Amino acid sequence: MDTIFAPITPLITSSVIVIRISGESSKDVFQLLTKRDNSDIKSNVSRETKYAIFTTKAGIKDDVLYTYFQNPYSYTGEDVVEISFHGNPVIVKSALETLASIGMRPAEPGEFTKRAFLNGKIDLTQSEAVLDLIESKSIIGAKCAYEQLNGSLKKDIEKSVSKIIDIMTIIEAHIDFPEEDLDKSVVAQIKSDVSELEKMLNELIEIYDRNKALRDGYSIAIVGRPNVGKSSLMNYLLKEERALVSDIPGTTRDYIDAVVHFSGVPINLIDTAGIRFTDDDLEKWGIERSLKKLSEADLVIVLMDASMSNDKEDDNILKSTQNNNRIIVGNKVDKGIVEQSRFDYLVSVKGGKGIKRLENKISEIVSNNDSDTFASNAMVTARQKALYEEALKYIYNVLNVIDFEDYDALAFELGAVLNILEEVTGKKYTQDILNNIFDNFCIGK
Ligand SMILES: Nc1nc2c(ncn2[C@@H]2O[C@H](COP(=O)(O)OP(=O)(O)OP(=O)(O)O)[C@@H](O)[C@H]2O)c(=O)[nH]1
Ligand SMILES: [Mg+2]
Repeated sequence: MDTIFAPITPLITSSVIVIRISGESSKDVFQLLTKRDNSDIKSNVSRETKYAIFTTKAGIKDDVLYTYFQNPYSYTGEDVVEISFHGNPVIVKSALETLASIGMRPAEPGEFTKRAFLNGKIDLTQSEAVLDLIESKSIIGAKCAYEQLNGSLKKDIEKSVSKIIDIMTIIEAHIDFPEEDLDKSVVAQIKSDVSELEKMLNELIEIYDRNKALRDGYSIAIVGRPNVGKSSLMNYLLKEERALVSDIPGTTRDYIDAVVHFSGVPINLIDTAGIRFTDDDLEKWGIERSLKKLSEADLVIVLMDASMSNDKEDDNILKSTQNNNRIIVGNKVDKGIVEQSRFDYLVSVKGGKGIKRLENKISEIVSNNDSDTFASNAMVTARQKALYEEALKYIYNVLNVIDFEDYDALAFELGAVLNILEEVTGKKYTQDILNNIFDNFCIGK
């Protein structure tokens, strides 16, 4: 394989810029590195960091730190050299040109991680976890990604794979020597193993749906007719005076958003323009934009004035949010409560009454802290989810045919499940599968 290189930090003016080189001829870079006394750098132990002077073809010198990783003790499993330059893009670009001139080529996006996969350092679930670890927007998400990078999901899948192989061995032996029926206890064991796999895959699919917030972030829109206290609630939750508050209905003319964390999950909180019938074109426009935000939100807080009964506008908003994931909250309880049963939660933003309970509810919704299953550490990707769903179809077939003693059919269905699970870990892969995964990576990863 070619020897590849790329900056693994942004190529911008900064304190340090690091270049990674990976491949058989990584050590060729030593011809560009000398010690202080101009002597060559030669022998190296399996991992070490040293000081050197790097001279580019254009004659630029820089004092650098380089780390040598002898294969397989590196990220890619190949010989790797990482060099830290002073953070001047001019120096580093010249160094990159110099590397190209000695027979190395720039790495493609994700190519280092792809090589780690091809060299057996990590499987595909771990490769995907690399991306999740970099991109996850929450504390929990980062923790999950780390576990997965360490092989938590890989181990679960590999365990299932070896169980299926065991079952297939029994069944194929039986196909070859069909004189006797399979022992009842063996059939029962197969059923229980396959049911367990079914349960695990269903849980992983559920995790994919539940972890949406960890993966993509979560948005909550506060909606309601003018003057019910939407901007006041927004400010209270943000703990800052972000939105204008006044007793004039129609204060918020356009939606406002800001990020707030609940249980370590970042939430895009949106305060919308009070929704009402109006002839004011500008206000109409703001209401339209707010309605659009409402339709895109993961959760809607419908805010109403608890001290007054519903008016036509309240009813309209309740109707138009009935298919949303919503919480109905009555505000201004300090002024009284009319018909308490209309509300899921009652608060008074002025004074903060009841808000803790509302915040706890939001935390519960976005963090899914009820997930204590073995796989809760998994960051299930869309690719994996599709494969799990496909595998389940064959698993249901297995459970259907097992009692009919059609062992050829059973072997076929199990073989299909096996193939799919091996695609999850990447034991079996095609170039298309790899491209789909690694094309999403950035250069240098
Ligand atoms: N008594 C009482 N007044 C409140 C409470 N919460 C907000 N208010 C007042 O209600 C008025 C309207 O508050 P806003 O937060 O601007 O209401 P809004 O829903 O954003 O209104 P628009 O932007 O016009 O749609 C202000 O005078 C607030 O001080 C509360 O819990 N009790
Ligand atoms: Mg407002």
